[in-house]
Amino acid sequence: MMSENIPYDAIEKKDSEIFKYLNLEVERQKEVLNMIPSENYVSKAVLEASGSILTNKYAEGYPGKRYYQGMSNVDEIEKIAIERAKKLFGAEHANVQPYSGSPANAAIYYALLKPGDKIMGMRLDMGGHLTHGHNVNFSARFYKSTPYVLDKETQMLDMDEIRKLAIREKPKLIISGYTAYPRKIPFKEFHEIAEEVGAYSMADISHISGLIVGGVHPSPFPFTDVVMTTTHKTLRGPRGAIILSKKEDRLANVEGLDEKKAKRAKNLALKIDRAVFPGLQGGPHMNVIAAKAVAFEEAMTPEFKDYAKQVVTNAKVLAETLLDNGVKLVTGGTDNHLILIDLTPIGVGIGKEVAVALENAGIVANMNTIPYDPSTPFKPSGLRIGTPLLTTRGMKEEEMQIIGEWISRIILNRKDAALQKKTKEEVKALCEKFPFY
Ligand code: DSN
Repeated sequence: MMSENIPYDAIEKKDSEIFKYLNLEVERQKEVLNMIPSENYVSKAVLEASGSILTNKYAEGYPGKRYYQGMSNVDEIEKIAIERAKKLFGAEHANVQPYSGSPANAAIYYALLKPGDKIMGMRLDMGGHLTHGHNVNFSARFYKSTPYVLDKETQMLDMDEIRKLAIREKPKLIISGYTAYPRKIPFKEFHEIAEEVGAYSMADISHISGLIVGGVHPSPFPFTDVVMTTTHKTLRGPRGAIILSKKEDRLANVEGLDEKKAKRAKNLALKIDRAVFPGLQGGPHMNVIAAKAVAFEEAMTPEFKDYAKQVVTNAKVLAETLLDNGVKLVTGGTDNHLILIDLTPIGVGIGKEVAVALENAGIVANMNTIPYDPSTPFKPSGLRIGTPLLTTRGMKEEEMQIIGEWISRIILNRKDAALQKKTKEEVKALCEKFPFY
């Protein structure tokens, strides 16, 4: 039955179909080792705020400048969320309204670029993101995408090559931040290249924002022009995103403008706000904004710093265990919360097959391309795993070693159904020792 700590009494009475699957999902989440690096378990406080009565409220506009009445409480909530976001990251400006990462990135481009302007992000199959200029995404339809790649040998960022590309292509926007890159990102170097070629610098820190505020990854603040993060990954907040930026647009062209217009043209914070609303979104999800505020407060605690540190320690121990068992890793290891397993020594294009074998064993991960994958994105040769959720459950180095052994033996014997069944029982027993909620 549904966990007594997550009562869904009203749903149970009103909608047995949805209740059934919510119930099953609670059980699933409890019984598996969830290792998708972009997920997390939020606190009960975040869950409450996210499912709160604010769901009922429309609030188009910004605090003090709304298009509706009845704003006395939501204005205060949004102001608190903004102030906490600025404090947490050390940012000059924060917009807490974006619905999620992709619309937030769309808003940034809308604020900074004209259709047809050139953007430069990492290619999706190298570990980038769809919205960083992938050819089937709006970001490559409305803007001209000139992506960079990883070094073929090291599988890491080659800042000299990235600089050369930027000098040659002269993009208007240079994007750093990735979805499957297990190493540290030199945000300062990215910003310096952007300055050199007259581009804006943008960092999409969705995957690592929790590590940044936890002090275990270099920060893109205060120098990066615009920073976006989703709030539901290592930051451990609700599903959503925020945009953080400098107040001033250092590339604004104010030639020929009078003082008032020039001031406006230089106002980067205003450009971001206008792009989010009314540029791209309508009413903000005030329930989610309240949940973001709660998560930001949680992320300012010493406990969260310990959490972030443990996420990275766990990933390192896990990586070592996999390597000790003969499993190959992209870049040979990790500096952050994720590990990208290179399955090519076992078989090309077997990412999906291995992900299914692991799920049969109670370990949930996702298939992923590896840099210069000899197969296709639909049949990739990699597997992406991470430690944010296991760490939230309280697992540490000892458990990582055990889990690393399990993952290795499933990968190396991916067709052994009996082994998967046996491992699933062991996984369940371990999970019972680390309950959540
Ligand atoms: N697809 C998300 C991830 O899992 O990394 C990013 O959008």
